[in-house]
Amino acid sequence: MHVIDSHTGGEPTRVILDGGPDLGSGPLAERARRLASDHADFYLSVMREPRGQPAMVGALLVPPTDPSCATGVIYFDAGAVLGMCGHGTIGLAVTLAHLGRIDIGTHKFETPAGIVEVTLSDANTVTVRNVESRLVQADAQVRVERLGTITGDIAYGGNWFYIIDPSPIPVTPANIRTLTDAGIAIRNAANAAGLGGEAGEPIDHVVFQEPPNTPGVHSRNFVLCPDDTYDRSPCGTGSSARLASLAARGTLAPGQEIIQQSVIGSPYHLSYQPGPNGGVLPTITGQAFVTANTHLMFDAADPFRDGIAL
Ligand code: PYC
Repeated sequence: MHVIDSHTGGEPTRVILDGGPDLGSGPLAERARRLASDHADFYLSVMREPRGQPAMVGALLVPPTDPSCATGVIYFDAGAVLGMCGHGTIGLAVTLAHLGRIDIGTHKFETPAGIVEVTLSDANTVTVRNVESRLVQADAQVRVERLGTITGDIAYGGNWFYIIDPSPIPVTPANIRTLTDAGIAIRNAANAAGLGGEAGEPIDHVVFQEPPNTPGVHSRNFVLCPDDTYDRSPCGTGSSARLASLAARGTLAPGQEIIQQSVIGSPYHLSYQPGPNGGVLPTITGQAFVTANTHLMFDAADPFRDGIAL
């Protein structure tokens, strides 16, 4: 299986160029459902240790249904198949440029959440115009054992987010374990309480926001992903959901650019324009770097062929 690995602000992406399962030729959302229900062994074997690594997101290339798109792509981590992935889209654009498959300029990728537009400005810098993002419920409360009552915004940015601002725990690298445990408890409590999307979609990511400690930066976040690891980047879909929340609250004007940092300090430049359905059209700019161009091996005699499952 030929893969190219990259990282976007420290968050790894593995682009799978061949060897994926046959998912048919239907809409990408249907192909993503098929990947989740029928081929978990495939994506887990690529994402889990020892072949994969914590926080890695896979990007399986598939033919697009829309011929104007450079590729179709389905993203996943070791916990779930994703609707969209912002850092993965930046990594994918840099990877396709590395392979000589796209040039500097603007291209479209088809994802299960919809078509996104990417502009590759140089070998490493990419701007993503994400799918329309929206605030679903402001100030949704949930009781969480040991943490008390937590208040957060439910918002969509290609995945489903519960955004807590301000964070009850300082967003610092020293607190990554504490933030992870709190995020898992909050996600579980929110889903048990029935919080989520309009059609009952569960919360798949939890975001803690706090003011920056660097001049010129708007805010710093910690994002818990479905595989229970934290996003090393500021999370493209999470930043999109956050823009929708800021726009709905009237605290960020259309076109105003802000810098959002991740818990490890990697930045995205963010802005939005009003969307056609009452949400926002987010713009996310970040950088990715290729780290490996390699072939994965699957030995039938390997007791951990399908990855370590604890
Ligand atoms: O950048 O959208 C993102 C993302 C989702 C999960 C990990 N990164």
